[in-house]
Amino acid sequence: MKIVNARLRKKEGLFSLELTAGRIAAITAQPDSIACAPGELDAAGNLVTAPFVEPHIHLDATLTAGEPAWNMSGTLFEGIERWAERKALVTHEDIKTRAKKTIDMLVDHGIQHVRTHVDVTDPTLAALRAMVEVREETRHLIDLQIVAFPQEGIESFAGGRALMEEAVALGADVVGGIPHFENTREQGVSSIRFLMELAERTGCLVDVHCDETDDPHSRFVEVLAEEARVRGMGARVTASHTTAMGSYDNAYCSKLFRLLKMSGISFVSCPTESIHLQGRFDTFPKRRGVTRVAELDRAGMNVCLGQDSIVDPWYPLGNGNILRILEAGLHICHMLGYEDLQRALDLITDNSARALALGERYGLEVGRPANLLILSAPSDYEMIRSQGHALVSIRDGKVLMQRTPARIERRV
Ligand code: 17E
Ligand code: FE2
Repeated sequence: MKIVNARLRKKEGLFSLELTAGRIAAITAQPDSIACAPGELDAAGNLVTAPFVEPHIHLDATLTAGEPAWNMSGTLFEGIERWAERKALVTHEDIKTRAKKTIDMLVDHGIQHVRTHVDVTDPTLAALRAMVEVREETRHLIDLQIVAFPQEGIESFAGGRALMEEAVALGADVVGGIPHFENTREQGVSSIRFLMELAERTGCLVDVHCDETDDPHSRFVEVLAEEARVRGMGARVTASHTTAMGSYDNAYCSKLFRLLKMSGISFVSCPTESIHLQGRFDTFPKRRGVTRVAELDRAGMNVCLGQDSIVDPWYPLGNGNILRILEAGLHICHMLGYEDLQRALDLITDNSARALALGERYGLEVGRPANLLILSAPSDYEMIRSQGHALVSIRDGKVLMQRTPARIERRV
């Protein structure tokens, strides 16, 4: 297959891409725009990019909002309570059906790489067992990483450590955590030591729900970063949410940033989720409850954006469109400056791929897998401004999804 008249991010001019045997065989500069031959795809001067990445979602909980009860306070903590009620009702098929429906929504928006957190604070590990099957059964659509996520704690939940070990033995790719939700600060710290040791011993990646609160005293990201630094594991470790960083004072943050940078860990922010769940204990002025996305980025650290939820006890909306999260995130994080807009798609492509440690399985380079998107606009800036879409998603050299944009007819 050949794609002509493609614009590539951070490059001048037009290009043709040749895809052979599921790989990118050639990327050739075109002196001018050319006619598209039968069987070829015409990017028409719009961007061709690597697929979008969803670095943080909970596929076990999606599409359960209101079952059996709605989260009325809008807090993270009521979300965890409501989910515990729904979790008691999950079955193998229920998890698989909802996860697959949600994966279809992600695929329809150009996502081909997904990291899902799966709640393992369940003595039966029903959700995890189901998700391991989903990972196999959806390989033609996405690459799925499964995080063993202890929603109700590692130290605070009966048998929490053993469940984490068992989840990894059953096939989890990534070790998770939730130190800010453990009963005591000490348990938060020991949970991080435990999960880092487990990841190091088993070769798993790490992605911790870390400091997802407005409490400025929640300072577990320093523990996670230091563990990663000492073990030399920074490239394999992600801190998700870190919303408390939006409430740290600048004196602490300036010291913290030095450690974060030395550690080499990545960050995921879920701006729509956090603007909804955080700030709930404030009156006015009211905090944004989002981590320091622009500041981490400007300090040279790796930060990306995720959806977190689609219609679950924590967040009632969502449709799989990560570009919606990007647009909201750029607003919420004060990132509508010219420079930020020039490279906005980094936050849902290259940066996320780095957080997921995708390495050479990702990216528009000759020899890499023929996974790519044709977008509806010629630049990052114009994708955001026009609220553009992925028009074609190609996986393994074959068209996986094609979107026909809405047609508007003017009568006057
Ligand atoms: N669980 C959690 O602890 N935090 C979240 N944002 C979600 C689930 C969605
Ligand atoms: Fe999450």
